[in-house]
Amino acid sequence: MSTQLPGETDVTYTFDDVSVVMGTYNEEDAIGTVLSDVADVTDDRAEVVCVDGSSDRTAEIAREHGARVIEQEPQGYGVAVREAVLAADRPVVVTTDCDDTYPMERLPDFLDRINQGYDVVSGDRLYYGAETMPAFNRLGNHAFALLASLLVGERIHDTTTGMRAYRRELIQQIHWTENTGLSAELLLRPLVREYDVCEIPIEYGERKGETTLDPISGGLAIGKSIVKVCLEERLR
Ligand SMILES: Nc1nc2c(ncn2[C@@H]2O[C@H](COP(=O)(O)OP(=O)(O)O)[C@@H](O)[C@H]2O)c(=O)[nH]1
Ligand SMILES: [Mg+2]
Repeated sequence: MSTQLPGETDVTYTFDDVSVVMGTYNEEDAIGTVLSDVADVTDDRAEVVCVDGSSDRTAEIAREHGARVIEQEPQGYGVAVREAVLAADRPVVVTTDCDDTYPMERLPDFLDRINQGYDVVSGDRLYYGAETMPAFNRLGNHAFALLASLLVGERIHDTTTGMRAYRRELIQQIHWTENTGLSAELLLRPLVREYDVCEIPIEYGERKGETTLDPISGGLAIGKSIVKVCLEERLR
């Protein structure tokens, strides 16, 4: 992964150019906090898109906070997040989970890196230890990062993080295929295609509400996606 800054770009984006997008599945305990944080940090200027499959009050709370809500039958993380990133209208697209684990106060740092010329800015949760993450998941995430690093040939520290910023052009240029493994795919395809990608360390908080991901079946799916996506990209 590049440590040098890519070339200066001619446009400087502000939060008026940012869409913050997420899949939401029964997140009524967390969504109010997440969307208030986004509004506070961006001065209410970012567009928010929620692709929602909830049977609780999540969608209602999202609309009360001014988010655009796209309803979708629950079909897994990646189906929702793919719809969300493709629905974003603005040139910079930020993904997050709707569980209050990701630090919205770091949005300015993600935007700064995009303005420095990066195409993808990925939040590395493992850098500070991710003590709030279940130990099994933490171990799995370290293993995925090692596996992906070997397959890509560059050191990646966190392949499965949910908080990233992307240039929308890149999102639209690549065909996305994975579901549970979408987060890894969104990092690995751009990396192998030599887009400018960087990681920044982020804090990772305690989850509000229940996780939707089964660690064993989800972990297997992510491992498979990493191998498949890396092979496809290297054989392109
Ligand atoms: N719309 C929709 N959102 C989902 C689905 N599965 C997960 N999500 C959302 O995707 C995000 C990531 O899921 P999460 O349970 O936090 O996974 P974890 O971070 O691995 O524990 C959360 O905001 C979930 O609400 C789904 O089937 N449909
Ligand atoms: Mg989560």
